[in-house]
Amino acid sequence: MDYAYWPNTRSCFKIILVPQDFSDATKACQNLGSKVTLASLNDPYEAAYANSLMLTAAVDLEDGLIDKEEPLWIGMVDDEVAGEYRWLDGWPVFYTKWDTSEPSKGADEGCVVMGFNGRWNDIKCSNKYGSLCKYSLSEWKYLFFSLKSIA
Ligand SMILES: [Ca+2]
Repeated sequence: MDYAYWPNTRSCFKIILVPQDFSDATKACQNLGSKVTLASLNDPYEAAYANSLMLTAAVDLEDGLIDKEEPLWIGMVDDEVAGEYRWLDGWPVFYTKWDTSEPSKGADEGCVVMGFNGRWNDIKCSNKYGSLCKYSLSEWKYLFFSLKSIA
């Protein structure tokens, strides 16, 4: 799969279908390029677009590496402040699309997947899934942090 471009957030997405734990999935995205990370999804349109890519990838891979019902890792993790999820790429958390009763914040859950229904679940980081990688050309993040530092 090539990169897919989403103009609204000036972001390129790529799905890696090889099942890996969260740490290896993070590295697999970084190996694509220095600014590529597991994806943040910053608004409902971007999240819906990413979900549509995921559905298409599964259709393309009928006998492939991920099961049709398997979720994909996205770049959200609870690793710095207990119980607080953050995006690996540094975007503030503007938007979430948790599944029903999620995030359950189980003792061994700290990494986040997007399911086939487009909804998110916090889950064991040692589970193995494909990865949704993203490279954003948007400068808004830097503007946001500049304004924050002035305030
Ligand atoms: Ca959960």
